[in-house]
Amino acid sequence: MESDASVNRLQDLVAEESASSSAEPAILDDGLFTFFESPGSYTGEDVLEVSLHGNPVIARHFILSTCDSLGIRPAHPGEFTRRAFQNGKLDLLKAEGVRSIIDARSVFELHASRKLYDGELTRMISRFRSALIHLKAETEAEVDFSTEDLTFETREQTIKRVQDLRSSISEILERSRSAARLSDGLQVALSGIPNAGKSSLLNKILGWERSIVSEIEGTTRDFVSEEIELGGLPVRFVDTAGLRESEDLVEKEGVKRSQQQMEKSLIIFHVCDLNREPYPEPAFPQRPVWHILNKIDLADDSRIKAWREQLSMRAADRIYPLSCKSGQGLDELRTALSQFLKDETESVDPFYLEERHRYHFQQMDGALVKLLQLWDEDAPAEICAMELDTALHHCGELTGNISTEEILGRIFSVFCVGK
Ligand SMILES: Nc1nc2c(ncn2[C@@H]2O[C@H](COP(=O)(O)OP(=O)(O)OP(=O)(O)O)[C@@H](O)[C@H]2O)c(=O)[nH]1
Ligand SMILES: [Mg+2]
Repeated sequence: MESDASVNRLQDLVAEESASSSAEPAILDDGLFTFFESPGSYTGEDVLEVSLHGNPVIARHFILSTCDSLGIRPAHPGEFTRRAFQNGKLDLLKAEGVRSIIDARSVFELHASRKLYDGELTRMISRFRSALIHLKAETEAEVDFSTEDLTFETREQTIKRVQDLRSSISEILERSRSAARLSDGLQVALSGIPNAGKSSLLNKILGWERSIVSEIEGTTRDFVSEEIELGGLPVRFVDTAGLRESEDLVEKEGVKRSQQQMEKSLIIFHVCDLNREPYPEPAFPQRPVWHILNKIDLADDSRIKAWREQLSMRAADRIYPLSCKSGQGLDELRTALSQFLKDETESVDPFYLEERHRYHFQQMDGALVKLLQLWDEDAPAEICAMELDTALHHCGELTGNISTEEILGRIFSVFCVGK
Protein backbone atom coordinates (compact mmCIF):
# COMPACT_ATOMS: atom_id res chain seq x y z
CA MET A 1 0.00 0.00 0.00
CA GLU A 2 1.34 3.41 -0.76
CA SER A 3 1.19 7.18 -0.29
CA ASP A 4 1.95 9.04 2.95
CA ALA A 5 -1.60 10.23 3.51
CA SER A 6 -2.97 6.69 3.26
CA VAL A 7 -0.34 5.39 5.68
CA ASN A 8 -1.16 8.04 8.31
CA ARG A 9 -4.88 7.53 7.88
CA LEU A 10 -4.41 3.78 8.19
CA GLN A 11 -2.63 4.13 11.54
CA ASP A 12 -5.35 6.51 12.83
CA LEU A 13 -8.12 4.23 11.67
CA VAL A 14 -6.62 1.14 13.29
CA ALA A 15 -6.34 3.12 16.55
CA GLU A 16 -9.93 4.42 16.26
CA GLU A 17 -11.27 0.99 15.44
CA SER A 18 -9.64 -0.52 18.55
CA ALA A 19 -10.78 2.34 20.78
CA SER A 20 -14.38 2.49 19.52
CA SER A 21 -15.32 -1.18 19.86
CA SER A 22 -15.57 -1.45 23.61
CA ALA A 23 -16.70 -5.09 23.48
CA GLU A 24 -13.29 -6.09 22.17
CA PRO A 25 -9.93 -5.70 23.88
CA ALA A 26 -8.03 -2.60 22.72
CA ILE A 27 -5.04 -4.59 21.50
CA LEU A 28 -5.75 -7.75 19.52
CA ASP A 29 -2.36 -8.53 18.12
CA ASP A 30 1.10 -7.09 17.56
CA GLY A 31 2.30 -6.37 14.07
CA LEU A 32 5.30 -4.87 12.42
CA PHE A 33 5.10 -1.86 10.13
CA THR A 34 8.13 -1.41 7.90
CA PHE A 35 8.37 1.79 5.93
CA PHE A 36 10.53 1.90 2.81
CA GLU A 37 11.09 5.46 1.71
CA SER A 38 11.12 6.37 -1.97
CA PRO A 39 13.27 5.81 -3.99
CA GLY A 40 14.97 3.12 -1.88
CA SER A 41 12.09 0.63 -2.02
CA TYR A 42 11.61 -2.26 -4.46
CA THR A 43 9.06 -0.30 -6.50
CA GLY A 44 10.85 3.03 -6.10
CA GLU A 45 7.75 4.49 -4.35
CA ASP A 46 7.00 4.94 -0.64
CA VAL A 47 5.98 1.52 0.61
CA LEU A 48 4.56 0.43 3.95
CA GLU A 49 4.81 -3.27 4.64
CA VAL A 50 2.57 -4.67 7.36
CA SER A 51 3.67 -7.97 8.89
CA LEU A 52 1.03 -9.79 10.91
CA HIS A 53 0.86 -13.11 12.71
CA GLY A 54 -0.75 -14.84 9.74
CA ASN A 55 -4.18 -15.06 11.36
CA PRO A 56 -6.62 -14.53 8.47
CA VAL A 57 -9.30 -13.14 10.84
CA ILE A 58 -7.04 -10.29 11.91
CA ALA A 59 -5.86 -9.66 8.36
CA ARG A 60 -9.40 -9.62 6.99
CA HIS A 61 -11.27 -7.72 9.69
CA PHE A 62 -8.76 -5.14 10.81
CA ILE A 63 -6.26 -4.60 8.06
CA LEU A 64 -7.90 -5.44 4.75
CA SER A 65 -11.26 -3.89 5.63
CA THR A 66 -9.47 -0.75 6.88
CA CYS A 67 -7.47 -0.60 3.67
CA ASP A 68 -10.68 -1.04 1.72
CA SER A 69 -12.35 1.87 3.51
CA LEU A 70 -9.33 4.02 2.63
CA GLY A 71 -9.68 3.13 -1.01
CA ILE A 72 -6.53 0.98 -0.99
CA ARG A 73 -7.09 -1.94 -3.33
CA PRO A 74 -5.35 -5.33 -3.58
CA ALA A 75 -2.42 -5.45 -6.00
CA HIS A 76 -2.71 -7.01 -9.44
CA PRO A 77 -0.46 -9.96 -10.29
CA GLY A 78 3.06 -8.63 -10.89
CA GLU A 79 2.02 -5.06 -10.03
CA PHE A 80 4.95 -4.40 -7.67
CA THR A 81 7.50 -5.52 -10.26
CA ARG A 82 5.65 -3.60 -12.97
CA ARG A 83 5.81 -0.42 -10.88
CA ALA A 84 9.51 -1.09 -10.24
CA PHE A 85 9.98 -1.35 -14.01
CA GLN A 86 7.96 1.78 -14.72
CA ASN A 87 9.91 3.72 -12.10
CA GLY A 88 13.19 2.67 -13.68
CA LYS A 89 14.27 0.40 -10.79
CA LEU A 90 14.80 -2.54 -13.13
CA ASP A 91 14.65 -3.14 -16.86
CA LEU A 92 12.27 -5.56 -18.50
CA LEU A 93 14.85 -8.35 -18.65
CA LYS A 94 15.53 -8.07 -14.94
CA ALA A 95 11.79 -8.07 -14.24
CA GLU A 96 11.50 -11.27 -16.27
CA GLY A 97 14.46 -12.61 -14.27
CA VAL A 98 12.44 -12.11 -11.07
CA ARG A 99 9.75 -14.32 -12.50
CA SER A 100 12.04 -17.09 -13.66
CA ILE A 101 13.72 -17.11 -10.22
CA ILE A 102 10.30 -17.58 -8.64
CA ASP A 103 9.44 -20.35 -11.13
CA ALA A 104 12.81 -22.18 -11.01
CA ARG A 105 12.35 -25.90 -10.32
CA SER A 106 15.96 -26.73 -9.56
CA VAL A 107 19.31 -25.23 -8.61
CA PHE A 108 20.32 -25.50 -12.29
CA GLU A 109 17.34 -23.37 -13.38
CA LEU A 110 17.97 -20.97 -10.52
CA HIS A 111 21.53 -20.33 -11.74
CA ALA A 112 20.31 -19.81 -15.30
CA SER A 113 17.56 -17.40 -14.15
CA ARG A 114 19.97 -15.53 -11.91
CA LYS A 115 21.97 -14.55 -15.01
CA LEU A 116 18.93 -12.80 -16.41
CA TYR A 117 18.30 -11.04 -13.10
CA ASP A 118 21.95 -10.06 -12.63
CA GLY A 119 21.88 -8.27 -15.95
CA GLU A 120 24.11 -10.47 -18.10
CA LEU A 121 21.65 -10.24 -20.98
CA THR A 122 21.10 -6.50 -20.41
CA ARG A 123 24.85 -5.91 -20.66
CA MET A 124 25.07 -8.02 -23.80
CA ILE A 125 22.19 -6.15 -25.44
CA SER A 126 23.70 -2.84 -24.49
CA ARG A 127 26.88 -3.89 -26.34
CA PHE A 128 24.76 -4.87 -29.37
CA ARG A 129 23.00 -1.54 -29.19
CA SER A 130 26.19 0.52 -29.19
CA ALA A 131 27.57 -1.54 -32.09
CA LEU A 132 24.35 -0.97 -34.07
CA ILE A 133 24.31 2.76 -33.29
CA HIS A 134 27.91 2.96 -34.45
CA LEU A 135 27.05 1.22 -37.71
CA LYS A 136 24.05 3.46 -38.17
CA ALA A 137 26.15 6.60 -37.67
CA GLU A 138 28.57 5.36 -40.31
CA THR A 139 25.76 4.52 -42.73
CA GLU A 140 24.27 7.97 -42.22
CA ALA A 141 27.65 9.50 -42.86
CA GLU A 142 27.57 7.71 -46.21
CA VAL A 143 24.32 9.49 -47.01
CA ASP A 144 25.83 12.86 -46.17
CA PHE A 145 29.21 12.33 -47.76
CA SER A 146 29.73 10.58 -51.06
CA THR A 147 30.85 6.91 -51.19
CA GLU A 148 34.11 7.94 -52.82
CA ASP A 149 35.25 9.22 -49.43
CA LEU A 150 34.95 5.73 -47.94
CA THR A 151 37.63 3.18 -48.61
CA PHE A 152 36.96 -0.43 -49.59
CA GLU A 153 38.75 -1.59 -46.45
CA THR A 154 36.27 0.23 -44.25
CA ARG A 155 33.41 -1.67 -45.83
CA GLU A 156 35.21 -4.97 -45.24
CA GLN A 157 35.71 -4.09 -41.61
CA THR A 158 32.06 -3.13 -41.27
CA ILE A 159 30.98 -6.43 -42.79
CA LYS A 160 33.19 -8.20 -40.26
CA ARG A 161 31.54 -6.25 -37.42
CA VAL A 162 28.08 -7.29 -38.59
CA GLN A 163 29.22 -10.89 -38.89
CA ASP A 164 30.59 -10.76 -35.33
CA LEU A 165 27.23 -9.49 -34.13
CA ARG A 166 25.50 -12.32 -35.96
CA SER A 167 27.78 -14.92 -34.30
CA SER A 168 27.06 -13.46 -30.85
CA ILE A 169 23.33 -13.73 -31.55
CA SER A 170 23.63 -17.31 -32.72
CA GLU A 171 25.75 -18.17 -29.66
CA ILE A 172 23.18 -16.81 -27.22
CA LEU A 173 20.38 -18.61 -29.07
CA GLU A 174 22.34 -21.87 -28.94
CA ARG A 175 23.02 -21.45 -25.20
CA SER A 176 19.34 -20.94 -24.59
CA ARG A 177 18.52 -24.03 -26.66
CA SER A 178 20.87 -26.17 -24.56
CA ALA A 179 19.35 -24.76 -21.37
CA ALA A 180 15.86 -25.61 -22.63
CA ARG A 181 17.00 -29.08 -23.71
CA LEU A 182 18.48 -29.69 -20.28
CA SER A 183 15.49 -28.61 -18.29
CA ASP A 184 12.96 -30.30 -20.60
CA GLY A 185 15.02 -33.24 -21.68
CA LEU A 186 16.46 -34.80 -18.53
CA GLN A 187 14.25 -37.82 -18.70
CA VAL A 188 15.03 -41.38 -17.68
CA ALA A 189 12.73 -44.12 -18.98
CA LEU A 190 12.28 -47.33 -16.99
CA SER A 191 11.76 -50.09 -19.45
CA GLY A 192 11.75 -53.89 -19.58
CA ILE A 193 9.50 -56.94 -19.69
CA PRO A 194 6.41 -57.19 -17.43
CA ASN A 195 7.12 -57.92 -13.75
CA ALA A 196 10.83 -57.04 -13.96
CA GLY A 197 10.30 -54.43 -11.22
CA LYS A 198 10.09 -51.12 -13.14
CA SER A 199 7.33 -49.68 -10.97
CA SER A 200 9.10 -50.90 -7.82
CA LEU A 201 12.25 -49.08 -8.97
CA LEU A 202 10.34 -45.85 -9.71
CA ASN A 203 8.84 -45.90 -6.21
CA LYS A 204 12.25 -46.54 -4.64
CA ILE A 205 13.86 -43.67 -6.55
CA LEU A 206 11.04 -41.27 -5.64
CA GLY A 207 10.79 -42.46 -2.06
CA TRP A 208 7.00 -42.89 -2.18
CA GLU A 209 4.49 -45.30 -3.72
CA ARG A 210 3.74 -43.47 -6.96
CA SER A 211 3.16 -46.50 -9.20
CA ILE A 212 1.10 -49.63 -8.56
CA VAL A 213 3.26 -52.71 -7.91
CA SER A 214 1.88 -56.25 -8.17
CA GLU A 215 2.91 -59.76 -9.13
CA ILE A 216 0.40 -59.63 -12.00
CA GLU A 217 2.16 -59.17 -15.35
CA GLY A 218 1.07 -56.05 -17.21
CA THR A 219 0.13 -54.02 -14.09
CA THR A 220 1.38 -50.74 -15.59
CA ARG A 221 -0.54 -50.12 -18.82
CA ASP A 222 0.03 -46.43 -19.40
CA PHE A 223 3.22 -44.58 -18.52
CA VAL A 224 3.57 -42.93 -15.11
CA SER A 225 5.98 -40.04 -14.73
CA GLU A 226 7.27 -37.97 -11.88
CA GLU A 227 9.92 -35.28 -11.57
CA ILE A 228 12.46 -34.97 -8.77
CA GLU A 229 15.57 -32.91 -8.23
CA LEU A 230 18.77 -34.90 -8.42
CA GLY A 231 22.18 -33.29 -8.01
CA GLY A 232 20.55 -29.87 -8.50
CA LEU A 233 18.86 -30.84 -11.77
CA PRO A 234 15.23 -31.59 -12.52
CA VAL A 235 14.96 -35.21 -13.64
CA ARG A 236 11.80 -36.86 -14.90
CA PHE A 237 11.49 -40.61 -14.35
CA VAL A 238 8.99 -42.43 -16.52
CA ASP A 239 7.72 -45.86 -15.56
CA THR A 240 6.40 -47.57 -18.66
CA ALA A 241 4.22 -50.55 -19.59
CA GLY A 242 6.11 -53.85 -19.74
CA LEU A 243 7.39 -54.63 -23.22
CA ARG A 244 5.82 -57.77 -24.71
CA GLU A 245 3.86 -58.95 -27.75
CA SER A 246 0.17 -58.64 -27.00
CA GLU A 247 -3.16 -58.89 -28.78
CA ASP A 248 -4.80 -56.72 -26.14
CA LEU A 249 -5.49 -53.32 -27.74
CA VAL A 250 -4.94 -51.34 -24.52
CA GLU A 251 -1.69 -53.14 -23.77
CA LYS A 252 -0.51 -52.62 -27.37
CA GLU A 253 -1.11 -48.88 -27.00
CA GLY A 254 0.81 -48.95 -23.69
CA VAL A 255 3.80 -50.61 -25.38
CA LYS A 256 3.69 -48.00 -28.16
CA ARG A 257 3.77 -45.22 -25.55
CA SER A 258 6.69 -46.92 -23.80
CA GLN A 259 8.63 -46.73 -27.06
CA GLN A 260 7.80 -43.04 -27.45
CA GLN A 261 8.94 -42.28 -23.91
CA MET A 262 12.22 -44.10 -24.52
CA GLU A 263 12.80 -41.98 -27.62
CA LYS A 264 12.40 -38.83 -25.51
CA SER A 265 14.80 -39.97 -22.80
CA LEU A 266 18.42 -39.19 -22.12
CA ILE A 267 19.05 -42.65 -20.65
CA ILE A 268 17.08 -45.87 -20.59
CA PHE A 269 17.04 -48.00 -17.46
CA HIS A 270 16.51 -51.52 -18.78
CA VAL A 271 15.10 -53.33 -15.75
CA CYS A 272 15.89 -57.07 -15.90
CA ASP A 273 14.38 -59.81 -13.74
CA LEU A 274 17.28 -61.80 -12.22
CA ASN A 275 14.77 -64.29 -10.92
CA ARG A 276 14.56 -65.56 -14.50
CA GLU A 277 17.09 -67.16 -16.82
CA PRO A 278 18.64 -64.51 -19.12
CA TYR A 279 16.18 -63.64 -21.85
CA PRO A 280 16.83 -61.62 -25.02
CA GLU A 281 16.71 -57.88 -24.41
CA PRO A 282 14.24 -55.71 -26.31
CA ALA A 283 15.45 -53.40 -29.10
CA PHE A 284 16.21 -49.96 -27.64
CA PRO A 285 16.59 -46.62 -29.40
CA GLN A 286 20.11 -45.17 -29.69
CA ARG A 287 20.50 -44.05 -26.07
CA PRO A 288 22.81 -45.09 -23.24
CA VAL A 289 21.19 -48.17 -21.70
CA TRP A 290 21.76 -48.90 -18.03
CA HIS A 291 20.89 -52.52 -17.37
CA ILE A 292 19.37 -52.77 -13.91
CA LEU A 293 19.76 -56.39 -12.76
CA ASN A 294 16.87 -56.35 -10.29
CA LYS A 295 15.95 -58.87 -7.59
CA ILE A 296 19.52 -59.79 -6.53
CA ASP A 297 17.91 -60.93 -3.27
CA LEU A 298 16.54 -63.90 -5.25
CA ALA A 299 19.58 -64.62 -7.43
CA ASP A 300 22.93 -66.32 -6.83
CA ASP A 301 26.27 -65.24 -8.32
CA SER A 302 26.07 -67.68 -11.24
CA ARG A 303 22.77 -66.12 -12.37
CA ILE A 304 24.24 -62.61 -12.19
CA LYS A 305 27.28 -63.83 -14.16
CA ALA A 306 25.06 -65.42 -16.83
CA TRP A 307 23.13 -62.18 -17.21
CA ARG A 308 26.30 -60.10 -17.45
CA GLU A 309 27.58 -62.35 -20.24
CA GLN A 310 24.34 -62.32 -22.16
CA LEU A 311 23.77 -58.54 -22.29
CA SER A 312 24.98 -56.76 -25.39
CA MET A 313 26.96 -53.79 -24.17
CA ARG A 314 27.74 -50.66 -26.19
CA ALA A 315 30.31 -48.12 -25.03
CA ALA A 316 27.86 -45.96 -23.09
CA ASP A 317 25.99 -48.89 -21.52
CA ARG A 318 26.38 -49.93 -17.88
CA ILE A 319 25.22 -52.64 -15.49
CA TYR A 320 23.83 -52.11 -11.96
CA PRO A 321 22.79 -55.15 -9.93
CA LEU A 322 20.32 -54.24 -7.17
CA SER A 323 17.25 -55.21 -5.22
CA CYS A 324 14.18 -53.03 -4.99
CA LYS A 325 13.06 -55.26 -2.14
CA SER A 326 16.09 -54.98 0.16
CA GLY A 327 17.34 -51.66 -1.20
CA GLN A 328 20.80 -53.12 -1.88
CA GLY A 329 22.60 -51.35 -4.76
CA LEU A 330 20.14 -48.43 -4.95
CA ASP A 331 22.53 -45.85 -3.50
CA GLU A 332 25.19 -46.81 -6.06
CA LEU A 333 22.66 -46.27 -8.85
CA ARG A 334 21.57 -42.89 -7.48
CA THR A 335 25.17 -41.67 -7.09
CA ALA A 336 26.11 -42.86 -10.59
CA LEU A 337 23.10 -41.11 -12.10
CA SER A 338 23.83 -37.82 -10.30
CA GLN A 339 27.43 -37.97 -11.54
CA PHE A 340 26.32 -38.80 -15.10
CA LEU A 341 23.92 -35.84 -15.18
CA LYS A 342 26.58 -33.57 -13.72
CA ASP A 343 29.05 -34.60 -16.44
CA GLU A 344 26.40 -34.15 -19.14
CA THR A 345 25.53 -30.64 -18.02
CA GLU A 346 28.89 -29.31 -16.85
CA SER A 347 30.07 -28.26 -20.30
CA VAL A 348 26.87 -26.29 -20.90
CA ASP A 349 26.79 -22.63 -19.92
CA PRO A 350 23.03 -22.30 -19.78
CA PHE A 351 21.15 -19.15 -20.49
CA TYR A 352 17.42 -18.87 -20.27
CA LEU A 353 15.61 -16.93 -22.92
CA GLU A 354 11.90 -16.47 -23.02
CA GLU A 355 10.11 -17.04 -26.33
CA ARG A 356 9.82 -13.24 -26.58
CA HIS A 357 13.61 -12.81 -26.33
CA ARG A 358 14.25 -15.47 -28.94
CA TYR A 359 11.83 -13.75 -31.30
CA HIS A 360 13.57 -10.36 -31.04
CA PHE A 361 17.02 -11.90 -31.42
CA GLN A 362 15.86 -13.72 -34.54
CA GLN A 363 14.37 -10.51 -35.94
CA MET A 364 17.61 -8.65 -35.22
CA ASP A 365 19.55 -11.35 -36.99
CA GLY A 366 17.15 -11.23 -39.95
CA ALA A 367 17.73 -7.48 -40.29
CA LEU A 368 21.51 -8.00 -40.24
CA VAL A 369 21.28 -10.68 -42.94
CA LYS A 370 19.30 -8.24 -45.09
CA LEU A 371 21.83 -5.51 -44.40
CA LEU A 372 24.69 -7.70 -45.63
CA GLN A 373 22.68 -8.55 -48.76
CA LEU A 374 21.97 -4.88 -49.44
CA TRP A 375 25.63 -3.99 -49.08
CA ASP A 376 26.46 -6.79 -51.44
CA GLU A 377 24.03 -5.30 -53.98
CA ASP A 378 25.46 -1.82 -53.40
CA ALA A 379 22.06 -0.60 -52.30
CA PRO A 380 21.65 3.07 -51.31
CA ALA A 381 22.76 3.87 -47.75
CA GLU A 382 19.26 5.13 -46.79
CA ILE A 383 17.83 1.64 -47.44
CA CYS A 384 20.65 0.00 -45.48
CA ALA A 385 19.99 2.36 -42.55
CA MET A 386 16.40 1.11 -42.42
CA GLU A 387 17.59 -2.42 -41.62
CA LEU A 388 19.76 -1.05 -38.83
CA ASP A 389 16.69 0.78 -37.49
CA THR A 390 14.81 -2.52 -37.45
CA ALA A 391 17.64 -4.21 -35.54
CA LEU A 392 17.76 -1.30 -33.06
CA HIS A 393 14.00 -1.48 -32.61
CA HIS A 394 14.24 -5.16 -31.57
CA CYS A 395 17.08 -4.30 -29.18
CA GLY A 396 14.82 -1.74 -27.55
CA GLU A 397 11.94 -4.19 -27.31
CA LEU A 398 14.19 -6.63 -25.47
CA THR A 399 15.13 -4.27 -22.64
CA GLY A 400 11.73 -2.61 -22.57
CA ASN A 401 12.89 0.78 -23.86
CA ILE A 402 10.21 0.41 -26.48
CA SER A 403 7.26 -1.62 -25.32
CA THR A 404 3.60 -1.48 -25.90
CA GLU A 405 0.98 -1.67 -23.16
CA GLU A 406 -0.14 -5.02 -24.57
CA ILE A 407 3.33 -6.56 -24.25
CA LEU A 408 3.80 -5.25 -20.70
CA GLY A 409 0.38 -6.57 -19.72
CA ARG A 410 1.29 -10.00 -21.05
CA ILE A 411 4.64 -10.13 -19.25
CA PHE A 412 3.43 -8.99 -15.83
CA SER A 413 0.11 -10.85 -15.79
CA VAL A 414 1.88 -14.19 -15.30
CA PHE A 415 3.48 -13.05 -12.03
CA CYS A 416 1.84 -14.03 -8.78
CA VAL A 417 0.03 -11.46 -6.67
CA GLY A 418 2.40 -9.65 -4.31
CA LYS A 419 5.40 -9.71 -6.63
N1 LIG B 1 12.09 -60.41 -4.42
C1 LIG B 1 11.97 -59.28 -5.09
N2 LIG B 1 10.81 -58.95 -5.66
C2 LIG B 1 10.71 -57.80 -6.35
C3 LIG B 1 11.82 -56.93 -6.49
N3 LIG B 1 11.42 -55.85 -7.22
C4 LIG B 1 10.13 -56.06 -7.55
N4 LIG B 1 9.69 -57.23 -7.03
C5 LIG B 1 8.35 -57.83 -7.18
O1 LIG B 1 8.14 -58.11 -8.56
C6 LIG B 1 6.75 -57.96 -8.89
C7 LIG B 1 6.59 -57.03 -10.07
O2 LIG B 1 6.99 -55.72 -9.70
P1 LIG B 1 6.53 -54.42 -10.48
O3 LIG B 1 7.35 -53.31 -9.93
O4 LIG B 1 5.06 -54.29 -10.45
O5 LIG B 1 7.00 -54.81 -11.94
P2 LIG B 1 6.82 -54.01 -13.31
O6 LIG B 1 8.05 -54.19 -14.09
O7 LIG B 1 6.38 -52.64 -13.04
O8 LIG B 1 5.66 -54.83 -14.00
P3 LIG B 1 4.55 -54.39 -15.10
O9 LIG B 1 3.95 -53.10 -14.62
O10 LIG B 1 3.60 -55.50 -15.09
O11 LIG B 1 5.26 -54.25 -16.39
C8 LIG B 1 6.08 -57.44 -7.61
O12 LIG B 1 5.47 -58.53 -6.95
C9 LIG B 1 7.24 -56.88 -6.80
O13 LIG B 1 7.00 -56.94 -5.40
C10 LIG B 1 13.05 -57.29 -5.84
O14 LIG B 1 14.07 -56.60 -5.89
N5 LIG B 1 13.06 -58.47 -5.18
MG1 LIG C 1 4.70 -51.62 -13.52
